[in-house]
Amino acid sequence: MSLREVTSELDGNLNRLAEKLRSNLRISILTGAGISAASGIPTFRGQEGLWKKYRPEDLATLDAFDTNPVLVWKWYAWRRERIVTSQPNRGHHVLATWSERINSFCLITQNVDGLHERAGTHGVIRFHGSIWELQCRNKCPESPDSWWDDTVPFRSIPPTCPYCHGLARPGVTWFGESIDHEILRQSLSATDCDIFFAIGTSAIVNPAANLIRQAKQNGAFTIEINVDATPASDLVDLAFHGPAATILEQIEQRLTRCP
Ligand code: BV8
Repeated sequence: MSLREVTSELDGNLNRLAEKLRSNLRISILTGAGISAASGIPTFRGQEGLWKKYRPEDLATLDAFDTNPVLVWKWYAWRRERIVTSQPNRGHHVLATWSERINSFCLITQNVDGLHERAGTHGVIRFHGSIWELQCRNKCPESPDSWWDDTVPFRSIPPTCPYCHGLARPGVTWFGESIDHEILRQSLSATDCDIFFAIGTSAIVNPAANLIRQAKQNGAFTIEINVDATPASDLVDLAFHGPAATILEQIEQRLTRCP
């Protein structure tokens, strides 16, 4: 296909999608680390990925934490410092604008960085929790399920539970841990929609990636926005391969273009 044909096909797809988005439809969105890449936050499995030096099993499991809480906390403390000096990018802001404009809008993120909330999206479903929340490792009776702590840098590592003075852990869901039941229920409910976007995710981690399939089975028009092909690319109705911030901006331009 010539460059002109590729450009024309992309333009046509963007216009058709913008037309769909103008209708009063139910929109659900699943984001992954790729939406934060433009903010300078490394993804998990990319070239500069967070997993570059360690395997996920070395850092994002309860066993890894219990074996070496200092190593795991140093990784999270490093990520917190990267995030706190980063800003939401155009992709986060376009989605925040949609969350205000679209009546039925739901955003589920696998990211723990909090950038969707900082861009102004309310009611974000944090599928894997938040790097800004801590939990008591021993679930002591005095402590809540989790508490907010955005101290950067920590006074000491590992941080402790303020209630029992035992070990604190990051308020995130690790491999081998079940997704919070209410979070999972809300997310599955959000797959009952008219249009479902998967943006910046490698579609490898389940049950998050299964949400795309679930939306498709529920009859949603499914769209992927990603720089690379993923296991979901052949499943979705429309795949845009490019940076999320660019593609979202192009869609938004068509949505706000004077008719
Ligand atoms: C569970 C913690 C039950 C916080 C993370 C089938 C069903 C159910 C479970 C499983 C299953 N098969 C296997 C499992 C087990 C496991 C799993 O999925 N393993 C994988 C590796 C095969 N799942 C679990 O353990 C889950 N729990 O199912 O409970 C259970 C209980 C006991 C035993 C078994 C099951 C819990 C998973 C949660 C793990 N925690 N994070 C943190 O530290 O962040 S997951 C981790 O990966 C991140 O949180 C991230 O959200 C997630 C997914 O990664 P992505 O966000 O997609 O990021 P990635 O780097 O991979 O990809 C980025 C993409 O963006 C790329 O495609 C890239 O091309 C693209 N990109 C880059 N730049 C851009 C871009 N796109 C657009 N624009 C750009 N600019």
